[in-house]
Amino acid sequence: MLSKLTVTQIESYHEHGFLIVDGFLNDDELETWRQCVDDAVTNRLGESVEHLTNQVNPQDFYAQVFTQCLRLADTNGGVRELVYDPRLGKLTNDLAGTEGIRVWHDQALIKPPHGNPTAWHLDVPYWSFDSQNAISFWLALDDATLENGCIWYLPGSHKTARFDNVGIGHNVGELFNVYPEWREIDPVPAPCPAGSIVWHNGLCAHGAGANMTNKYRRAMTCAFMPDGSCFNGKKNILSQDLFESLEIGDLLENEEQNPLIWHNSWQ
Ligand SMILES: O=C(O)CCC(=O)C(=O)O
Ligand SMILES: [Fe+2]
Repeated sequence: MLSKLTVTQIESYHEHGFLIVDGFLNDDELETWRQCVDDAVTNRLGESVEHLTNQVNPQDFYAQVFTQCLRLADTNGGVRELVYDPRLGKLTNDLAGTEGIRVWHDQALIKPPHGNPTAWHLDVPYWSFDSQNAISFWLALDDATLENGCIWYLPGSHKTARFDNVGIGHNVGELFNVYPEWREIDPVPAPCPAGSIVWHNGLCAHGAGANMTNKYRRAMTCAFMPDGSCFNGKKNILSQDLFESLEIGDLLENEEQNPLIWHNSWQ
């Protein structure tokens, strides 16, 4: 695993809202990630459908965007070790420029053969905290290509994004009705070989193309919130109990729900 980011990479992340690092994992590490994630997803899919966010009706449009398995680290020790690796946490925190980062959620995103495109969207407006410094990594478990639905970004959009939500719908370009000024920004694709990592700011607009191939496009991702973030009243993935126990403005610091993965005081 790559252990350091250059100043140029960090500057580019802040300027554009995303950063692609090819060949982040070596071949052995990639094999471990693939096996762990495949295992965790297979187990999850074997469970009842209530545990899946979007597979209730496999014929639904969204079920064909990707198989989305949330918080696999909660139920799979192998995934937990990989995704919560403090070395990866430190790199992610360095990139975000935060004091510390807590997990919001991990998720496997597996675009099926001939899968639907992922509509343009922002991540943070779905979540239970507002922050301009939330960050996610997206680790390619297969080569991500223009043909199979690699991510696309609107560079710089994180600088003018707001926290109001635009639900992810069928129409790829729905987001541009809310941000008409972003129609002027040229989208940039982020194709990368398996084992590469892409980080993005949770307010940088992104989407992904259709998978026109007959193979899966697997990715393992994790979203992080800056340590010190506060509850904004949205439920998102919080359990009903936790949701009801929180007041708007409360610090989100439950170690089980939002484990601290890296803090600068640790080095
Ligand atoms: O993998 C995709 O198609 C979309 C990824 C995404 O939206 C994310 O990682 O936040
Ligand atoms: Fe996203």
